[in-house]
Amino acid sequence: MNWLLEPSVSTFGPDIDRLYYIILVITGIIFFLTQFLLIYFLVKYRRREGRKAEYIHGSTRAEILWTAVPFVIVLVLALMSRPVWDEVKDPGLFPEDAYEVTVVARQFEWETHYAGSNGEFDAEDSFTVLNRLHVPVNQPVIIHLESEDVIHSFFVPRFRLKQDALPGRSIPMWFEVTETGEYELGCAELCGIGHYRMDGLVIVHTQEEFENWKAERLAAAGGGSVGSDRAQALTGEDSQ
Ligand SMILES: [Cu+2]
Repeated sequence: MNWLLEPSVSTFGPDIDRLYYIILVITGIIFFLTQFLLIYFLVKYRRREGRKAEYIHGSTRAEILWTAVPFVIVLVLALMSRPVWDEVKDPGLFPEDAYEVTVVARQFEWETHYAGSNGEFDAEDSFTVLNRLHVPVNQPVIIHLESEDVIHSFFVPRFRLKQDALPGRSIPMWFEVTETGEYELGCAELCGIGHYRMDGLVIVHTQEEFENWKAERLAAAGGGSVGSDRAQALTGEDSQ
């Protein structure tokens, strides 16, 4: 069992990890401190023969302190995380040369939509893939995330990327992967009885591999063999 996060492979991953570990250290210190004090006071003020319970009002100074200190900590964390949040979530700051894909979530699968060779999603040779998201390495990818039924959540832990998919909305998100490979995609929102089945793979190719894969799929879609993706994805096979 791995106690730490698996290494991140996206460009903004290290920024998110840094915040994560800062918060982990702060909450860790507070956890051990409070548990230590709890046990210490339990022992120190335990019932003893001849010692009577006593009514105390409390301490205004302690109350102000335990309100002000967390307030400052949370405020500093908010200010520190703001630039990272903007980088990851603000569509106005998304990279410009991104490859765009649409991902539709539904009970209980992910459907990836690729544009046809003319760049349109409703083109003759546009195609879909089930539970697989193929993308190129070292290039920003923008995903337009939709849902057909309930709230799902697109989560790729190795990218440090998580985004809810809401019915009726198309939510843009982006990432840029720095290492080729296959990365787990999960649904992070309990979305029904088959929630556990919404595990997919993000397959990150070299630029060349990706172009070849896409060209093959475009040709297949244009040639009228649409629908084979579904059978393929359902049997868990994938011809990359
Ligand atoms: Cu789901």
